[in-house]
Amino acid sequence: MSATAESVAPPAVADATLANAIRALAMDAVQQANSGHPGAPMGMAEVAVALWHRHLKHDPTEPGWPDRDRFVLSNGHASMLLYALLHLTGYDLPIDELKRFRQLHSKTPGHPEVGVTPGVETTTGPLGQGLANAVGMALAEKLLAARFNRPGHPIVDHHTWVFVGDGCLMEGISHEACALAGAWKLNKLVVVYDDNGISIDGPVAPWYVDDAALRFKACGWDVIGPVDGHDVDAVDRALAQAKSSATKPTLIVARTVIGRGAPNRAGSAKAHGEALGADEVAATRAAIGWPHPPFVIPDEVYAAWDARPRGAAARTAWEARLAAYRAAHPELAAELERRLAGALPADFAQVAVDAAVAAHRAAQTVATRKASQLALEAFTRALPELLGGSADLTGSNLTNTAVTPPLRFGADGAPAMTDGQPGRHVNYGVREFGMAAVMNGLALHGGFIPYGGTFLTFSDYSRNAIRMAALMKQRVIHVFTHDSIGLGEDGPTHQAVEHAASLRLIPNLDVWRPADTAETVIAWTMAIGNATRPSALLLSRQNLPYCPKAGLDDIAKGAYVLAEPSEVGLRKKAQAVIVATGSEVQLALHAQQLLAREHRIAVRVVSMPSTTVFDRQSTAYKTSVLPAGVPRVAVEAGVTDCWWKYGCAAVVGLDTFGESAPAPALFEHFHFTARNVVDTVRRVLAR
Ligand SMILES: Cc1ncc(C[n+]2csc(CCOP(=O)(O)OP(=O)(O)O)c2C)c(N)n1
Ligand SMILES: [Mg+2]
Repeated sequence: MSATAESVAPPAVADATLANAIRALAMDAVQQANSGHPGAPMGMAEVAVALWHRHLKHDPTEPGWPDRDRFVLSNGHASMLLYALLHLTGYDLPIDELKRFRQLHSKTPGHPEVGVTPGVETTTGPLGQGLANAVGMALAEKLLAARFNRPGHPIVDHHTWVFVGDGCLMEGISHEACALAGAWKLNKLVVVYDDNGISIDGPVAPWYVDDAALRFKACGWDVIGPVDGHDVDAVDRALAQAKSSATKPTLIVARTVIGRGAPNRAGSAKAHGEALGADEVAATRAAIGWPHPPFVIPDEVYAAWDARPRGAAARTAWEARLAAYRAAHPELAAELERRLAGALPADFAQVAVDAAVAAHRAAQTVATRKASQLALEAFTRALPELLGGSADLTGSNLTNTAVTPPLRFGADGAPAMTDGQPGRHVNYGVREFGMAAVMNGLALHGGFIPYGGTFLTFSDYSRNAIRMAALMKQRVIHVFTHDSIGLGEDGPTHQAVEHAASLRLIPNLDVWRPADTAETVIAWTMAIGNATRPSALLLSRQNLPYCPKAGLDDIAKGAYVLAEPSEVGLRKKAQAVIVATGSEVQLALHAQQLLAREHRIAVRVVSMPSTTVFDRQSTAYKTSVLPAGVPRVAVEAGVTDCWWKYGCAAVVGLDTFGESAPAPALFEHFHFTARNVVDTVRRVLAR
C-alpha cells in the first residue's frame, strides 16, 4: 500500500470492536431507558457487522434511494440493534436520539417504525410480519426488474435482507411467507435466523422443536449453516454464498448466544427483555474490553463504521445508470419514476370519472363484488401498478381482470411475461395473513398498489397486518367479498357479522360498504387515491339493484342524501332519516316508499358507504346529511354497535351469528325486510 493510500484509509478496527460498539450502545440505551431488549442486539452484533459492514448496499445520506438494499429487522424487539447500526453507519440519528431510546417523540421508539426513523424500512414488533413484509419487498424488486430492466440497464437490482428470531419462526405467518417466497423463487431474499435457543419463557426446546432448516428447504429455499453467528467471517461467507443464489431464497441459520458479552446474563432468557442493571453493565464493559463511558464511541470506530462514502459511491453509480437508462428508454424511465413516487398517471382522474358515469348510466343490477371487477377492468388498464390477488378465492372475489394475467415464474426464477409484463394477479393460496403482510411489503417497497381478496369474515385472519398498514400509512386495498348473511348457504362460519364494525375501529383504515355499481367505482377511486391509508372494500355476494340518484359527487364524502321524500311523491320535510349501507340501502328505499304510500310518513334515505370517510367531513356537511332533531334509524346487516354513535333512535342490525340458509330466507328470518324497517320508523315516530 502506498503512503498516500495509508494516510487516507481509515485505521483498521477489529471486527470485534465494531461489534462491541453495537453491544455497548444497546446495553447502555436499554439501561438508560430501563426498558427494552438488550439480548438480541448483543447476540446478533457479529451477524450485523458481517451484513452491514460488508454487504448491505445503502446510503445513509439518502435513505430513500430506490435501488438500495432493503433491510428488515423482523425481530423488532431488537430495535436497539437497528438504531445502533443506523447511528454508527451515518444516518441522521444522532447519539442524543439513542440516549432518548423509547421516550416520547424520540426517533428511537420501542420498536422500529417506518417514517419515524430514517433507514427503517418497515414497522416491526408483531413477530413474523417483518419476514412477510420482506417477502413482499423482494417480490416487488423481482417484478419491477422484470418489467423495467433492459439489456445493459440493470436499473432495478437490489437485495432484501432480513433478521428473524425464534419468535418470528414460531409464528404461523412465517410459514405462509416462506412458502410464498419459495414458490416465487425470490433468490434475492436472504434471511438470517438468530438461532439462540431462547425466547421469553426460557430455553425454547420444550415448545419449539421445529427443524427450521428442513422446514425452509421443504418450501424451496436454500439453507446455509448452522454457522457460528459470532464469527464475522463465517457469516460473511454465508451472506456471499446466499447472494449468488439463482432461483431460491436463502435462510442462514446463525447460532448465537443471547446477550453475548454480559457475563451473568448471556445465554439466559433474562437477557431478552430487561435492562442488564448497572453492575452487569459494568461487568460487561470489563468482559468485552470496552472502557468507554456510555454513549461514547471512539472516533476511529465511527470512522470504520461510516458507510457514507461507500454508500454515496453506490448511489451515484446508480444515478449514472439511471441517466443512461433515461437516455436509452425515456418512456420506461418516466414510468418507473412515476410508479416509485407513488404518483397516479395524469389521466387517472378522468378514467375514474368516466367509470363512475358509465356505471351510473348503465344502472346495472349486479353484486358489488362484480361491480368491483367492472371498476377494476378500467382501473387495472389505467394503472399498471395495481397488483391484484386473492387468497384462493379469485372466482369469488373477482379480483382478476382481462389485463391481469396470473403471476407465474419460470424454471430460471424469472417471472413469465405477457406482452412485456409479468403477471399481475397473485394466487396467494389460502394465506390471508401472509397475503396482507406481503401486500404491506409491496407497498413499502414502492412501485405497486397492491390489492387482495378474501371473504370478509376471514379479515380476522389478516387483521394485524391490516392494522400495521394503517399504522404505517400504506396504500393497500383489501377486497372483502361475501360481506354478510347475504352470502347465504355457507352459514355462520362464513357470514360476517361484527367485521364491518370491527374494521371501522382501526384508526386510519377506510372502510367502504358500497350499495351499487357507482358507489363501488367511487370507493375504488378513493382507495386508490388514498396514498397514506389502507382501505377495505366490503362487497356483496348477491346482486343489488342500482340505486337511482341525482348525482355522484357526494358519494366520495362517505355518506349522502340518496332520496328525499319528494322522490316518493311527498312534498313535506323528512320526519325521519333512514341511514343504510351496502345491500341494505335497497331495503331503506323500499321502506321509504311504503311509509309514504301507506302512512304518508316522509323519510329521507341516506346511503353511508363509508362511515370512516363521513366522520372526517365538516360539521356543516354532516348536519346537512343528518339534520339535528330528525330521528335516525340505521339499517345494516351487522352488529348494531357502531351505529349508536350517530345518535340513532333505533338500529335494524344483527347482534347474533347468522344461519345456514338461502339468503332471502335469512334476510326474512333476521327481520331485514322493508316491513320491519317501516315498523321501526313508525315506532320511533310514535315515541
Ligand atoms: C406477535 C407477537 N407475539 C408476541 C410478542 C411478544 N414477544 C416479543 S419478543 C418475544 C419472544 C421472541 O423470542 P425470540 O424471537 O427468540 O427473541 P430473543 O429472545 O431471542 O431475542 C415475544 C413473545 C410479539 N412481539 N409479537
Ligand atoms: Mg431467541
